Amino acid sequence: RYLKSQSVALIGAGFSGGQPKGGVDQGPTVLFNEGNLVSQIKELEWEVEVEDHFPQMEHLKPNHEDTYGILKNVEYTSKVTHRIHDSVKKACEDGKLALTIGGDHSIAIGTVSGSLAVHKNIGLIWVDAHGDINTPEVTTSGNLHGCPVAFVSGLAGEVPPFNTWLKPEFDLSRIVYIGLRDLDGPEKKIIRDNNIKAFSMHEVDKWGIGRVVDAAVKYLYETAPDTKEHPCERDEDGNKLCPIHLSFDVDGLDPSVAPATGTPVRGGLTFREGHYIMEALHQTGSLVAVDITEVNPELGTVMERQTTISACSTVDPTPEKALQDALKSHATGKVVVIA
Ligand code: 4U7
Ligand code: MN
Ligand code: MN
Ligand code: MN
Repeated sequence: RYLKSQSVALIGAGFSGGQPKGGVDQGPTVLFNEGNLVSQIKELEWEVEVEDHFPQMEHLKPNHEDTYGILKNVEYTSKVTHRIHDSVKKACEDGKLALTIGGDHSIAIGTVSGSLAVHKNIGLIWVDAHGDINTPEVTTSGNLHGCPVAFVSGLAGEVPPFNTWLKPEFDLSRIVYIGLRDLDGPEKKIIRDNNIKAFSMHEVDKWGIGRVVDAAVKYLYETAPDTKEHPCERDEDGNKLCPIHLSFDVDGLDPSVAPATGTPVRGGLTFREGHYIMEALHQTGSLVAVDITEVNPELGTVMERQTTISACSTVDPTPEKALQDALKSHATGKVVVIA
């Protein structure tokens, strides 16, 4: 519907400057190589074009003190996210699926602003244990991976040097959270005050992942702005539709499924719930951008790293794969390990 062809722009965003732990910069390398992501996607008859930003990242690091108040690595993160923004925007303009592999979640400053630049009425589904909506005033860590939603929506205000390129035009009524279970106090207030749609783990327990994903998509479709300038697509019955961007932080999954990540929180989504989200969103036909973030192959044991990679390889943009594997696992009664 929104894509021009079965074509993926696979964007490597191995960036770790949004938080203090090394290793998350290796996420794309490990998923591309050990996880065989490229050939997996090709096998599904999608074209893949890889653009890996990692080689150019290090030289974007400024050699002076790089803080803004409590915020760390602002200039570095601004430069990197601007590049990622340009790549995602280009992919969306070309009608390709923009699949960005992080890197820490600060990269979503670039991915969300990039897809929004092309798709004005886009809806955002944010799968995460965390809200990532801290402002410069309320963050206690100063780590930008806890702030991307505040940056793209303008809640963060004018933060140099982001304000040289970032248009903070994302409307907070266009995000839905799934999987929340570790919000900072001020984030709870921000979510309440802005009436942001959120399905925490409590709602996943209560309603089941099927109803939660249905409700999330329905909310984004029904509230999509429909203007003369940017009219909504409609389904056969005349109901509004909109393009969807999924930003999937692997810590949304339970640490037993994805242990190799920097800020794990117990009580998360199961392997099947993660798959289900991908399958159901794929079936909408409205996905235009997907981010997979916070895979840190250096954390945890070798087994834990393998477990995390295999969880991610199935959380790929072409969920026929996940679907096939799910069917296979039902047929054989085995748990599938794909990596
Ligand atoms: B992630 C935290 F304080 N909220 O701001 C912060 F708990 O992208 C964690 O979701 C942020 O992994 C986690 O530093 C960011 C903290
Ligand atoms: Mn630009
Ligand atoms: Mn996150
Ligand atoms: Mn998180």
